[in-house]
Amino acid sequence: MMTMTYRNILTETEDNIGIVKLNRPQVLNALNHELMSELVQALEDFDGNDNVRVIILTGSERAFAAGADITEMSDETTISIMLKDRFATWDKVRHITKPIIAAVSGYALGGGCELTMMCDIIIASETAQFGQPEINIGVIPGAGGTQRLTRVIGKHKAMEMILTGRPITAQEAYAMGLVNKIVPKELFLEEAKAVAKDIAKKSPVAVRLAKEAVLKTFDASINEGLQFERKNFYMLFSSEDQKEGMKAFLEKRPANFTGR
Ligand code: CO8
Repeated sequence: MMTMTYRNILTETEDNIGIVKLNRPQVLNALNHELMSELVQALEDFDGNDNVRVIILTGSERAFAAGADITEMSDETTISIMLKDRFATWDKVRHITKPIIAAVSGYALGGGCELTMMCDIIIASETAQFGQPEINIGVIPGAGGTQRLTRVIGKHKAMEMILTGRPITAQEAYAMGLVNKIVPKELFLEEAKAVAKDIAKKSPVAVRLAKEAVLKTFDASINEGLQFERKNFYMLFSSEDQKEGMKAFLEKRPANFTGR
């Protein structure tokens, strides 16, 4: 694979897994526009790379990301920030078709917390903390936090986090269903890789349509969502992977999925 040189992120592949590491350590991976553009470029490259089946998004042990870059935003006005339309870049993360696993250690605050919620599965180190502290700097979450957090943890817990700005621990996040699993801090990336490897064994086409159908819950009514799921279910019966997967089960052998 062609390796791009980035200034704010590092990328690598391991087996069928594409790994993106946020890398602005001097500012706890604050998400400025250049970083977000590089992140989207890397995610889109992995999404289009047939050798990659699952993507892991991670930061350092100290910080996944401490939020959008406050230095970059502090002098904006309503019109200047609107015209820059930074969320157009953020929105592209939503359109990645392969599963994205967030491997989170340390701070996941503000836009950093929102970025984890744009991923599909969240593995947290025991040191992880999640928060929407925007209220402390006179604004509110802007990259989906009010919507996604509320859907995941419910209205009252989301209100508390968004109105007080108080971060929650990995344990609290686990109890609320925000994270899938907590592991010791040396192991958060390894655990994310283990989950990624498991998913990478499945039919890529089934994985893609499953992700698409699950995400439909966020932007459709239950009726629309059910219809959408059904359509994707039917569609998979024209894949070679469905034939192979069911045949392998009946023949009591592992399936060999090709993504066709
Ligand atoms: N933006 C810019 N710089 C940051 C940010 C940030 N979000 N977070 C930390 N830094 C910088 C600090 O300024 C400091 O720089 P320096 O060494 O030059 O002084 C360096 O990172 C290390 O940080 P601290 O010294 O503060 O480290 P501490 O361990 O004392 O504290 C905290 C860590 C608690 C994480 C603290 O840094 C903090 O509170 N950070 C800000 C958290 C925050 O408010 N995040 C929300 C930002 S707003 C947002 O995310 C809105 C999203 C909407 C999307 C917008 C798209 C355009």
